[in-house]
Amino acid sequence: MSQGFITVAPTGAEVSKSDCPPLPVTIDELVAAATDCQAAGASIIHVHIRDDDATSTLDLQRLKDTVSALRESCDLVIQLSTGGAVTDAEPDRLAVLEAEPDMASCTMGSVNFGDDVFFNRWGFVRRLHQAMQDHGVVPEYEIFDLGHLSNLARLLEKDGLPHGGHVHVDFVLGVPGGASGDPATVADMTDAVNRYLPEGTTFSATGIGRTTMPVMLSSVAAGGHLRVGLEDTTSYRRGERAESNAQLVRRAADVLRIAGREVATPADTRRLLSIA
Ligand code: KMH
Ligand code: ZN
Repeated sequence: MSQGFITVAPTGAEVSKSDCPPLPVTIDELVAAATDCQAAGASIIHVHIRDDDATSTLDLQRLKDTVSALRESCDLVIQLSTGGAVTDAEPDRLAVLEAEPDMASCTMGSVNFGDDVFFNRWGFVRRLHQAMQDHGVVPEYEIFDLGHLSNLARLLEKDGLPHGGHVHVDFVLGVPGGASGDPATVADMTDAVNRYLPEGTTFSATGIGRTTMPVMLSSVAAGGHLRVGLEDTTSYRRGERAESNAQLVRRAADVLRIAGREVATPADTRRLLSIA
């Protein structure tokens, strides 16, 4: 039975605590969410942090405190966001790696992001990839559009494989400005992975907002892994707010099991992604 792992993205940079009270914004709330999500079947946590006012921040000391609090309380693979918020500066995004996570996100190109633009110019993408190699941090390449996969192929050709040698990509679909969150797009993306990227490349997928379920079902059917969490959707189903991140993880684990897949543990996931 093939294993499927679940990443939880519990907080993000965009959703406000007032709009979504279960959003974990303090370190204590994040630790509680992490332990609940691990019990529900998650094996990676994609972390954005907030300041005392619950505003998105890349404050390095707080990132370090967050990494150590998570390490002490759970076995989840810790993946820090280097994407931050659309307003974050490149030096601050690079400095995230100094908090020494297991993994970090590495977005493969710029994309419109609602009314904003999420800037990831080529020179910065290369710098981030090289810095991850230097720090021994395993990247998760974030793919918001089809061309981002071609950028990744070009990056690997120019600058070599990531730390650990395994390539893992995450399709973030349904962002207004990026690729659609539907089964046909998941199929196009998986075709492109097979065409352009090294053999053995793994993928996960998440669909923003109402695209959550079509993307989840398509990814599982195509042999992919899953990402869920309040960063990506604050609803459980149409007209019903999500109660917690763990509720979203439980549903993803159920979907994997229904499809005949085994839910990977954090240790399994470390092996699958060559994380030491
Ligand atoms: N908040 C978005 C602008 C990442 O975490 O690397 C970027 C993002 C991707 O969420
Ligand atoms: Zn993120």
